[in-house]
Amino acid sequence: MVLELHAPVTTTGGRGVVAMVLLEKRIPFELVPIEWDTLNSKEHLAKQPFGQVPFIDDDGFILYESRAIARYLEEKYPQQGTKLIPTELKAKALFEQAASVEFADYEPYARAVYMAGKAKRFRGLPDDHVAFDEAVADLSRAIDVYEVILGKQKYLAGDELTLVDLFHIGFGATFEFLGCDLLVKGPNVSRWWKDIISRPSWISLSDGIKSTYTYE
Ligand SMILES: N[C@@H](CCC(=O)N[C@@H](CS)C(=O)NCC(=O)O)C(=O)O
Repeated sequence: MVLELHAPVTTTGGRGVVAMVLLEKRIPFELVPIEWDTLNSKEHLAKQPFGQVPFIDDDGFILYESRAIARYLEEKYPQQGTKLIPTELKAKALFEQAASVEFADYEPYARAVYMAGKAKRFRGLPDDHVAFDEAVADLSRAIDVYEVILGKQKYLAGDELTLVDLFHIGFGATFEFLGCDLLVKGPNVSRWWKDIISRPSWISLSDGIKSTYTYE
C-alpha cells in the first residue's frame, strides 16, 4: 500500500514539512485530503488524538507529529533521496542541538507570529498589532542568533542540509504574507532561507499538495 499523508491540500504547517520530506526522500505517497472542520470528529481523533494534522498511514502504521514523521521517514529510507540526518556521532549531536533549538527557541514564537498574523489577515478579526509586534520581537531573538550561526556555516546543523532546516518551512513560508520580514532581513538568514524555499521539493508544493506522487 502506498504511504498516505492525511492532511489538508494547502502546504503550510506540519503538513508542508512532511510533504517536503517525502519529496526529498523520493517516497511515493498519496494525499488523503482532510477538511478542517473534521479535526474533532471521532474518526480523526482516533488517528490524531490532539485533533491536529498531519498524520501518516504507512501500511496501517499510524504516526502523527510532523517532526516524528520526518525522522521516521529518514530512518526508514536512509539510502534514498536526500540524506537528512547525519550519522557520524558529533555531526548527529550538532543536529540534535539544532533540532532542540528549533523546537524550544523558534517554534513557539513562530507559532505566535502565525497565530497573531493569521487572526489579522484571514479571520477578519480586528488587527491586533500589539500581539503581532510582540510575537515578532520574541521571534527575532532566535533569528538574531541564527544570523550569527549562519555566518559560520551553511545550514543550522552544519554545512549539510538536515531535517532541522526543513522544520522551518511551515510557519516560515507564511511570514512574508503576514508582514513579518525576519527571514529575509539579515544577509546570512536570508541566504539560508532562499536556499530552502528554492529547493525543487518546495517549489513543486507551492500550489498545494497534489493527490499522488510517484517518481521515475
Ligand atoms: N506539533 C504538531 C503541530 C501540527 C499543527 O500545528 N497543525 C495545525 C495545522 S498546521 C493544526 O492541526 N491546527 C488545528 C488545530 O490545532 O486545531 C505537528 O508538528 O504535527
